[in-house]
Amino acid sequence: MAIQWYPGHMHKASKEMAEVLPRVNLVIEVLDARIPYSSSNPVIESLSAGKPKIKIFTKVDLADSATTRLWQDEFEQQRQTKTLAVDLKTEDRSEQIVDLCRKLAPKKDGVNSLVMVLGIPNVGKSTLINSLAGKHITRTGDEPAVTKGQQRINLRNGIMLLDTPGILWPKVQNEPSSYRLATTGAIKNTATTYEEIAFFAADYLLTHYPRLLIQRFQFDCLPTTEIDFLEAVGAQRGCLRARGRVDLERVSTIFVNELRAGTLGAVSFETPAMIESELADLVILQAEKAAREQARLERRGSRKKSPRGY
Ligand SMILES: Nc1nc2c(ncn2[C@@H]2O[C@H](COP(=O)(O)OP(=O)(O)OP(=O)(O)O)[C@@H](O)[C@H]2O)c(=O)[nH]1
Ligand SMILES: [Mg+2]
Repeated sequence: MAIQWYPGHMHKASKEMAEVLPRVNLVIEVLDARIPYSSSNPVIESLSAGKPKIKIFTKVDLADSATTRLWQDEFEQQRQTKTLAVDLKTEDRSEQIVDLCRKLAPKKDGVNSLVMVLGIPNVGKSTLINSLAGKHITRTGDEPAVTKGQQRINLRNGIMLLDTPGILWPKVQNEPSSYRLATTGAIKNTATTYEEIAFFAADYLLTHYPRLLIQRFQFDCLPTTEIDFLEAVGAQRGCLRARGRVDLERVSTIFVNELRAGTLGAVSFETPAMIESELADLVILQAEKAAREQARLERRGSRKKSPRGY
């Protein structure tokens, strides 16, 4: 089952965003370089349709660079869209971003261009804004939902920035995407469990990044299943309960936090080919579900028509 997190404050923030968007000249959508598809909010996409857009992939230091390039090529094919991949923790690319903003949305009749910074929770929107402003103006933090309301920041160079709270959408349709959002830290820990995320991440890494696991945990022989892997790491790290049983919750927390911090190495959680195949599966699943629902309605309709006792 997909992990969902859509609290009331996000619904409110989406409504406020929709109210301001008609006055916005340019949208900066901040995406997580590790999950560029899964961090693309379909609500933002539809509300900001027709506006020039810069898609900034943050946390490139944590992502696989070859995969990031593939995603940039894919996204650059969208209309009126430029992409930029940055490590906001160590790089200052503010000049380049400001130039791009000026090019795509020049100041008109002495009026500042309004640039709205949008994206999922914890992706780096406020960090980006602080970098563009050259000072710590808006609060950042390594957890989702740090920014609670819209905030205007005048860069005094013809650009007015709007920081916004991170928003997800009411239902993440593609189940693996919901796990990727939880793995990278966009979904509050209370909406899921570390164990659930650790099982997903271990399964993915065993298949796609076995060498990173061998390097980090010094395995002579890599465990083949996620439970064997977590038990082996738990034993290594002394996460034990009575009678030597591994404390899965403790080892899962350690593993997920190390993965999020990049301690295991640079990892991308999706490629364009993976997403293409998942979306094809999703279309089939949704068609099957619609057919089941149709059959149910028809059964109900025919029961109502037939007289009692038949
Ligand atoms: N490694 C790495 N960390 C980053 C990068 N950009 C931002 N961060 C970290 O990501 C965390 C979230 O950053 P914020 O700027 O608060 O994210 P936000 O999108 O404003 O989050 P909300 O306001 O909660 O929606 C912070 O701990 C940042 O230091 C990056 O490029 N690389
Ligand atoms: Mg913020």
